[in-house]
Amino acid sequence: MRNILRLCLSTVALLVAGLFSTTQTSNAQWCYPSYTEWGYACNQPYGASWTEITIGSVTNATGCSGYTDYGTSVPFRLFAGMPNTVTVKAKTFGDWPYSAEIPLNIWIDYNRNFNFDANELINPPGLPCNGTINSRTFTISPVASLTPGMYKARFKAVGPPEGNSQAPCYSYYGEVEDYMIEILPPLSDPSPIAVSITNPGDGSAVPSPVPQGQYNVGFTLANLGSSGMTECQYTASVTRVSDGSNVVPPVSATYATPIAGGGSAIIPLVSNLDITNPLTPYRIQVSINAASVKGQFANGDNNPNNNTLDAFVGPALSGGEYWVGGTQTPTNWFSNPNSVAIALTFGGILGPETFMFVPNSFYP
Ligand SMILES: [Ca+2]
Ligand SMILES: [Ca+2]
Ligand SMILES: [Ca+2]
Repeated sequence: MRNILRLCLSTVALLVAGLFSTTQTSNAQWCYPSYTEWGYACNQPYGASWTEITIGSVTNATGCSGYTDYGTSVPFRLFAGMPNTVTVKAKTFGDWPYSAEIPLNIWIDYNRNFNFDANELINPPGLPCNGTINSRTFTISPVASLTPGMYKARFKAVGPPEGNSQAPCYSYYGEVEDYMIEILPPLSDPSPIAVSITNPGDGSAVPSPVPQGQYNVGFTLANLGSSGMTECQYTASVTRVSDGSNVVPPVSATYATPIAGGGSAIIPLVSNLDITNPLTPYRIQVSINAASVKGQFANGDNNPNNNTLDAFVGPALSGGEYWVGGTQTPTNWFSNPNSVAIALTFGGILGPETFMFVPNSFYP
């Protein structure tokens, strides 16, 4: 009697423990893809199966099980903010002429609410139901703002008799494979965002418009991405606008000091550049080789379209009166309107200007 009572008590304890564990996990699990025709998916001509899934450089080749949760055992990774190449292979187990295709439906639980929501569906074109393995390549592009981390993904090869079903929690003659995919932050994104002008003495930045003076000139290399950049190659030149001649020999170099996401560095190109003559402005051109970019998680440039800088620098005119034409004045004089245009185009002004044309200089 005592043994029976003890057994009953332990059973109750187990039941209570079971209830708790069920309660704890029921709201924190993705739905099971229930089968209406269990066991037929993998051996009937209308049964559809994934045979291989490749994301980036990682491939998972599989047989047919109906449903398998691979969890984190397959190290699939996607980068946010860019298209990631995915290739899947699937087949039917015979030539099934009554359906056009095996629909391919993939969900990633981007908002981590344990539901495969309709707006999380990726459905590339389907594959033939001809009894052979067919392949489909497409891209998955997680939004750039996605928090990096692990995300649940469901790959459903829809059994052809199910039609073009987009039901993640149901499977009819098809196969479902679940994965935990690591989504990484966007690749680094080097960009030469601006000319850098600094005082040779203390290295302090000189804002534009630039007063007449001698300055160190280079460019600001920014990493506009959210992951670190470890290396990139660039070419740069500083030339005179007047004749295109080089101020210093063009540079082709590798920058290998890491720049954190959102960070920047100044790369010097020429020291003590004489920026005093309004008619001698300079042109600074920089180009980053997108293929050379190396990053914290992977190589590549998140945005190869912001890799060039083509800018000019010249001395700004101080405010005041300027004479144009006629006999040269000791200061503030330009021989003709074209020179004024050059000065204003490349150097700008530091204050209100008045240009006075010497009478009869240009319109005799
Ligand atoms: Ca499979
Ligand atoms: Ca979701
Ligand atoms: Ca870039």
